[in-house]
Amino acid sequence: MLDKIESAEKGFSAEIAEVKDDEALEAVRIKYLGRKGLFTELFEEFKQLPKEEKPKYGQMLNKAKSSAQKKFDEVKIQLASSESEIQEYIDLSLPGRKIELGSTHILTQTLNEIKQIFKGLGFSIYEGPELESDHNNFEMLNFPADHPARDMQDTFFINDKFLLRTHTSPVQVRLMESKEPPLRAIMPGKVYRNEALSAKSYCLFHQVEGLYVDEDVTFAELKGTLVAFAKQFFGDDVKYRFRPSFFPFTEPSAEVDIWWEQKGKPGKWLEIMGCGMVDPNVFENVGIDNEKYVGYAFGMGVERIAMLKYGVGDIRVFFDNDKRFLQQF
Ligand code: 2U9
Repeated sequence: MLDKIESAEKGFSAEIAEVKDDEALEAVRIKYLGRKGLFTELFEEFKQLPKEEKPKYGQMLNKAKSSAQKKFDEVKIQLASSESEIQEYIDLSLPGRKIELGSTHILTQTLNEIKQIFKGLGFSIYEGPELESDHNNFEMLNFPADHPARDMQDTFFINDKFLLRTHTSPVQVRLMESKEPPLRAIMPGKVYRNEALSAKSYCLFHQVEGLYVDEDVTFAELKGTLVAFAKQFFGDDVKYRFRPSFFPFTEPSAEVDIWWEQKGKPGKWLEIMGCGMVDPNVFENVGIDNEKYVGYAFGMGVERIAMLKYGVGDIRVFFDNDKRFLQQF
């Protein structure tokens, strides 16, 4: 019995000295102190001893087991405290994590700049729904029934009555139907065209259209307003021209070009927007007296002028969300 107790004590001391983690500690506990452990077995054997030997071995066995239990408790505490030390250790010499700040998308920046300029010229801002009726998007704007812009290739039709607006002009229709002149407002927003995707055209883009309706609005005022815009947006020395054009909703109509020169390339005229005097038919459609009122309207593609201003060669990059592009602005 003596040998067995001593060997259990030695085995326990040797094994607990090697313990490095909770798992090893638990294995030692099960082997020596568990319900079927070595010390429990020795107590079972002890029960079989003759009566006169019991006091001696009983004392030895109790002492061996309680000192093993004490050692076990000490090691358990040690392991727990070294673990929490590891968890709480903060390396103050580590460099901080880089916080990446988002920024305003270049299209939003361009839209904001355009809005600011027109606000300064006395225009308020109106917005309307992107899902529109064929009535507001085409009929009210003097588009003949067989006009190519109504073709399935250009328009995303929802059904035979509704579509995704192809321009922001229906917002002007809504404004004129709901308010009496004088009206002076711009209409920024998304428009949709069912066209083949390319560097120059995308299924979605942004427009800013403008409208001024009053009793004595002239084409000269339209020119003055758009020149003021072009100078503020592209710079005071911008070279521009007005060229006759055609739109179903304006008569007469014109396009505005600016002279564009890039280093090492020959200069050229580039169209930046369209404009004209609101067609009297449109006034009639929305219930505005076309004997009393006249008006001018204009429209520009936001991507197009942002591409010009910032030298972007492909419209699709505005929608790709590639950080390498976005971070440049
Ligand atoms: C109403 C009356 C008149 C809006 C106008 C243009 C000329 C124009 C294009 C520019 C490039 C569209 O984004 S683009 O493809 N727009 O040239 N827009 S006049 O005239 C209106 C609008 C509404 C009731």
